[in-house]
Amino acid sequence: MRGEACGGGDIADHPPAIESAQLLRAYRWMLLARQLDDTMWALRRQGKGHFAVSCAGHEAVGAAAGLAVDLATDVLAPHYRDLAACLAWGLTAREVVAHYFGRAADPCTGGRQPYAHWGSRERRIISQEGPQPNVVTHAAGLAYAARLLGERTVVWSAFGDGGALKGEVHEAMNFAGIHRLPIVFCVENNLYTQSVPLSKESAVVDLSLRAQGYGMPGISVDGMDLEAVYAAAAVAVERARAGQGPSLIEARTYRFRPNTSNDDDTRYRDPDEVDRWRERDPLLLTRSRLLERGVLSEPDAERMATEIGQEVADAATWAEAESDAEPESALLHTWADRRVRAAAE
Ligand SMILES: Cc1ncc(C[n+]2csc(CCOP(=O)(O)OP(=O)(O)O)c2C)c(N)n1
Ligand SMILES: [Mg+2]
Repeated sequence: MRGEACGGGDIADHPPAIESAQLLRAYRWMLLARQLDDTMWALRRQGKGHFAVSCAGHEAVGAAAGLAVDLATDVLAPHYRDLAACLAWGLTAREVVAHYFGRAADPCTGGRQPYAHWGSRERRIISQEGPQPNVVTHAAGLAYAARLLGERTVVWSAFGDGGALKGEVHEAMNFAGIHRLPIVFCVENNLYTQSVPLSKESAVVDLSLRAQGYGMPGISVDGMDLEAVYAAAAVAVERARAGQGPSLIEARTYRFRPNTSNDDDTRYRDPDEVDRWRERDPLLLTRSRLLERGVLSEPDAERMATEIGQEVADAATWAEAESDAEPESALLHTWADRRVRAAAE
């Protein structure tokens, strides 16, 4: 699927080609994300781990974002399925599994929040919130702050199709359009909001059309195709950096697993539909391209999968043995923390 531009945009013009080394780099993030996902899902099923939220099917979107931005300056306001993006922005396998287990070593929330509540000040990842998709308004605020401070930062703000239809996204996109903020909005449209199909949430199928209402360009791309997302993302990021304002990308994707490990998707999705989408698995598509272009040989691909498998197994063993966050640490980083400290001094 080629992207179609909507609204006042030049976002589909001159999409940049992806270099082989970049494709390989992104594939590594995607494979690491998928293997971590498989492991956390299995840990949950074994009764060892907690609630799991899968990224499987969404990996190309976050990996494309990681390639398109400047990871040294740009900020990620992730969707909760953006494990691949969080890895691109610098989270390690050990940190991800420590977050999953709610260990003291969890760099995202220090064990306060369930899995997929990303966040890291050092890595420029804004804290994910439970209520969806509130973080989008914070992302727009951050882009506004970057503008006021004269920084070159671009913000990548991602959310689901269900989230996209809520008021926060309207407010954030309206504000960003008015002030021509350096932000890219990315709706990861996987056709469902938990068990509710998109047709019951939106009368408009092309979610990128909404860009017109905010005076920004919009484009719909195949979210399973890393290169298609990258082409749109690279142009949108450059527009934002050049002071030309925000863009909206609709990445059409699919989640292969249930909404969370607590969900039974056979009650609302036809398993044949899931199988059809699995044929377009973003990892398989990217792997085939790497092989076709001679960037990777079959033995290289196998070696890479084995190495990543070892990295994930090490992360899981390490995080499982780590200690839980101390209950008292819940008072840190709060007003109460300041009061307790002041009283002790
Ligand atoms: C304000 C709010 N309402 C409901 C929920 C419960 N909830 C968690 S995930 C989810 C589905 C969101 O769907 P979508 O935005 O399409 O993202 P997807 O899970 O499909 O990637 C819902 C309704 C929530 N987290 N916050
Ligand atoms: Mg959805």
